[in-house]
Amino acid sequence: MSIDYAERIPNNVNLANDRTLQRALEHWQPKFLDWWHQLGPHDFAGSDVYLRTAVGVDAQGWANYGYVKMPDYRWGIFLADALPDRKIGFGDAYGQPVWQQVPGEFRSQFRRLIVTQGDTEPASVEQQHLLGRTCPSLYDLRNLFQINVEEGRHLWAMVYLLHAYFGRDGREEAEELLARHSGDADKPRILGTFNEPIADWLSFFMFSYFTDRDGKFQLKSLAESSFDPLARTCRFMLTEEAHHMFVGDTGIGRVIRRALEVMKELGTDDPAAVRRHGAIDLPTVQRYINFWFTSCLDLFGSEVSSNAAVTFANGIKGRPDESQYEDHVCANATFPLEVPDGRGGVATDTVPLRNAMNEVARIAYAKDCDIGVKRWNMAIKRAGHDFQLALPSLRFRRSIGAWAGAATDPAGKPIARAEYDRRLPDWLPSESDRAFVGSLMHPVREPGKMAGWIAPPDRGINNLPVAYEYVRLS
Ligand code: BYC
Repeated sequence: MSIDYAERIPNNVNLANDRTLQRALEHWQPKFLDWWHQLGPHDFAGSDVYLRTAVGVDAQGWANYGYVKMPDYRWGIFLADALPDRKIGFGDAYGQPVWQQVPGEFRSQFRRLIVTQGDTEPASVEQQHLLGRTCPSLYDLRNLFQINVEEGRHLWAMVYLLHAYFGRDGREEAEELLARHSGDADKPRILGTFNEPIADWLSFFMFSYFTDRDGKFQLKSLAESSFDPLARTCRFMLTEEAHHMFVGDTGIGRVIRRALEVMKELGTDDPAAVRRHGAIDLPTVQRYINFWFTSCLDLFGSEVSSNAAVTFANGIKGRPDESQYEDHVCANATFPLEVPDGRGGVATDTVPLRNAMNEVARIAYAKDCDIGVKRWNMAIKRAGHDFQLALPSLRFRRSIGAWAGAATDPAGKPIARAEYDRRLPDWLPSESDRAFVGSLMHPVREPGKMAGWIAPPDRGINNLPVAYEYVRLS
């Protein structure tokens, strides 16, 4: 079904045919807009931003581009087309037809997952609320806003599911999604990473690379769901997500490229010299990677999780790319898990595979994260430097799961608590690292100009030049 833009809420779910649902969502819409005005991108409500807007749900030509003032963005409800005769792809009901409604016995599990997913979307917009003030270029500013409006749309996607399939409970949850706020002492966002401040653009690029990639893997898992409207919603969200990770990947890559240019120019890899020249040294990039990657590892939940086992068994949440596995039922399969042995070492536990699904997803995620790191390292090597960036171990600095609170070095080697406490500040961004990166954050708002700490992108948006005026400031 094509997207109907004549409607007050653009949609391809035939909203006009369900007046009760339409009215409920139209009632929520002004609350969303109030929230956007208060906690969405600060200062830029009157600017024209060169944004893409979804116009269809096909892989080809699903979006068009043009200037939009963000508060006028057409947030809507878009589901990927239904796959004919789709069957349940995993769990106890493997091979049976998928569900068009939520089975009563699984209602609270579905609601919990949809609320958790929905909570992250406005959280990220809140985290990035002030970033526009310090954009390194108009190109980057536009990308930030593109991501923000699409996260707003992803919130709409989850709110639609809550309203359409969870009755009064769902409507209440939709209100709560606007009542919790990132970093709020009383009503924080649900998941840890989404309460971390994103005060500078290096953090933003790290977030887009690492946290949006968690989004990719969680959405892939939910796209496998037997509840077909959820699966279709997530399939379309994944189309949009790719750009967000691209922004993170190329953003970090450009920071590194600029550092390498400065190192070449100065003939030294001394971090202090690189900093004095206004670029971000590679050890600082590594410390930011350590922080954001480990924070995101926690987003997959515990290594051994009864929630994960139940949602897999019930066909609620599969593994990312479920079709790549041979066994989709996993009733008797086991998984070898490395856990702290309680004596400062590592032991291997054998656990039911269903309980280890979070770990399966986390490992796939870490592998995907490493692709960019390898590419950045190639650039560093090509420039003639020994320095190599690395992802820390899945055991390092964990707050959730088997390794929560364990003292290990970034390579995952258990170490004494005192050594951990002493060395941790060297492994994570220190106050002075953050202050230094913060000191570079001055807005650059002339088309085509870049801040001195970041190299220009290879190309512009939608085949336009890098120097295009991507945001017309009001
Ligand atoms: N922080 O059995 P456990 C995205 C809670 S990102 C705080 O270990 P489970 C995006 C957990 O909620 C993708 N709490 O784990 C990116 C549970 O609490 P309750 C977001 C945490 O349930 C960028 C308890 O610990 N989508 O889209 O198997 C920009 C025990 O849980 C954390 C999803 O997450 C944490 N890090 O798995 C914008 C998908 N980790 O319920 C957007 C939906 C765990 O007992 N969510 N807990 O009170 C899920 O699938 C699962 O809830 C989780 C946890 C994977 C998060």
